[in-house]
Amino acid sequence: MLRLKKKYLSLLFVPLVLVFSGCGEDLFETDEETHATPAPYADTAAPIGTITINSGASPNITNSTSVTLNISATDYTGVSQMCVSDSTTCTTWEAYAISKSWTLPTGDGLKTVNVWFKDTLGNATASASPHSGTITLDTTAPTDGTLTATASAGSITLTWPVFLDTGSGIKNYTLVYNIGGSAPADCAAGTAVANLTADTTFSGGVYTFTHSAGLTSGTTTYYRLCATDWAGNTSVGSTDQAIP
Ligand SMILES: [Ca+2]
Repeated sequence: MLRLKKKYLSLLFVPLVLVFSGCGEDLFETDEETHATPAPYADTAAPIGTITINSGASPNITNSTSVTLNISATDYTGVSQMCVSDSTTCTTWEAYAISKSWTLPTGDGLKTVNVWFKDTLGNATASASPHSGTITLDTTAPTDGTLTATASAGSITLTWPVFLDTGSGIKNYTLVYNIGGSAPADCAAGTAVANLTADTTFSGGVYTFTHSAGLTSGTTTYYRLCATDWAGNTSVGSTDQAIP
C-alpha cells in the first residue's frame, strides 16, 4: 500500500500557498492591466470601525473639553479617510488616523462624537449611521455641605452631610487641618488626615470621622473638608475648628 510520509505532506501545501498569495496580489492591482480576467471580488462595503473618547475609560467622565479620540477601522481595500463631527452631519473629510485631538462643545452633560469612514474606493459609512463615542463632561465642582468639628479630650469628631454634585457625583472627600493659625487655604494645603475614607462611618446621611493623631491639647485645630467628583473637580471646601 502506498503511503505518503508525514514530512512530505507539508510540501504539498507550498504550491497551494503560492497560488493563493498570487491571487491576493491581483486584488489590489486595480490600475494595472496585468491580467485579462477581472478581479474576483468587488469591494462595495464601507469600512467597519469604532471610536472611543479618552480610551473609553470607565467611568468615562472628564472635566476638560480637550479630549483624545481613539479611532479604529478596517476595510478590505483599506481605510482612506474619516470625518469627525459633534453633530450627526459630516462636513469635513480628512486622512484616516487612529488618534485625534478633539475639543468638545462646552456645557456639562453627555457628549457624543461621530465618525464616518471612507475606503480607498470611495465606499463610505452611511451618512445616517456614523460610529459613535460618548463621554460625560462635568466641569462643575461639588457643592459643599457644612463641616462640624466637636472636641473631646484628646480628639475631635468631625461630621458632615453628603455634599452634592451635578454631573458625575461625589467620588471622595479630603480633610486637611492646621494646628493653630487658620484653616488651610484649600484642600491641597495643610496636613491631610490619614485613612479618611477607611475610618469614616456613614449613618443617616451624615459622615463621621474621629481625629486624634497629631493633635495638640489646648490648641485650636482648623479644618477644611473638600469633595471631589468623578470628573476630578474639587470643591472649595467647608471649614470649622475645635480645641481638643
Ligand atoms: Ca461635578
